Amino acid sequence: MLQMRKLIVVIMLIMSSRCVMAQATTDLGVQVAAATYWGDIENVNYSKSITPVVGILGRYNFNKRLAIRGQLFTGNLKAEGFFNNANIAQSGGARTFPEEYPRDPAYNFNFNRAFQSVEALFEFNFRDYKLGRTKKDNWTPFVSVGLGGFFSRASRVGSFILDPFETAPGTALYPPYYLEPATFKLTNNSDVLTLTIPVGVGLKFNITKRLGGIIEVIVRKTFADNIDNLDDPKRFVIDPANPQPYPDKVSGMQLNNNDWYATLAVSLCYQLWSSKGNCAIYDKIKK
Ligand SMILES: [Ca+2]
Ligand SMILES: [Ca+2]
Repeated sequence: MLQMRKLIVVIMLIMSSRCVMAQATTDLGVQVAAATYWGDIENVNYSKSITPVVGILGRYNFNKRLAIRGQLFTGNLKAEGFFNNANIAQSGGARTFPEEYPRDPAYNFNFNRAFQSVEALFEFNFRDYKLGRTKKDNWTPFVSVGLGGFFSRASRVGSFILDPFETAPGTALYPPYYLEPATFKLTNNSDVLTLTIPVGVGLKFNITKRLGGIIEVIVRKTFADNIDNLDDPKRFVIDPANPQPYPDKVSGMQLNNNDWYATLAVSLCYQLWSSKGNCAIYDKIKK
């Protein structure tokens, strides 16, 4: 009799574990977002510094509380503002040789670059949530955290930093400051490749049995300082009365020195797969 009971318990445990697995679901989604940036540009005009991002995502829901999401997206980042006490020129004019540029005395600084990113995020739901239900467990706030990769090809547009010395005293024309003398790259001419740490908060909700929505804000710490083409830019600040050559970049590992960006995203998710196993036993055990 005892043996029999043991056997029943074992069978129920096996079935319940299968039921837990059977609760897994998979969703596929599309995303549109607005992005913005924080970095070394001062007095950023945010009305001109919001950019569009589009993406796709796939989500595997382990259960009603935990999910893992992969997403791939592309978009732009740009900003307009000021960068004081530096010799700045604006791109756009014809390049002449020898290259000489007038300094922008208004210290206007802008950048604009396209980027691609891939991210993996863990999601934790504060309530029980399942896409595929319209009456119960049909909405939840959630938080997410993960790891991403960010790539942006050099834009070659926007502002760039000039050498502190005029080509000839009194001409108000400056040679461009080159990041790398060997490659003759302007400060707005370097790629960005960096890891990111995305941290998000949002709301998931179901629209129909198969469709769900997500609204979320994700803030991303990056490990690059040249997203805004201002890489460790304190070194470019000059005293016009006593100009000195720019010092070398200090260190790429200064923790609080790097650029950040964030998105406000709206996603539409479609439930691709759900194993709606018969989980009556699981529900009984849970009770
Ligand atoms: Ca920067
Ligand atoms: Ca910085």
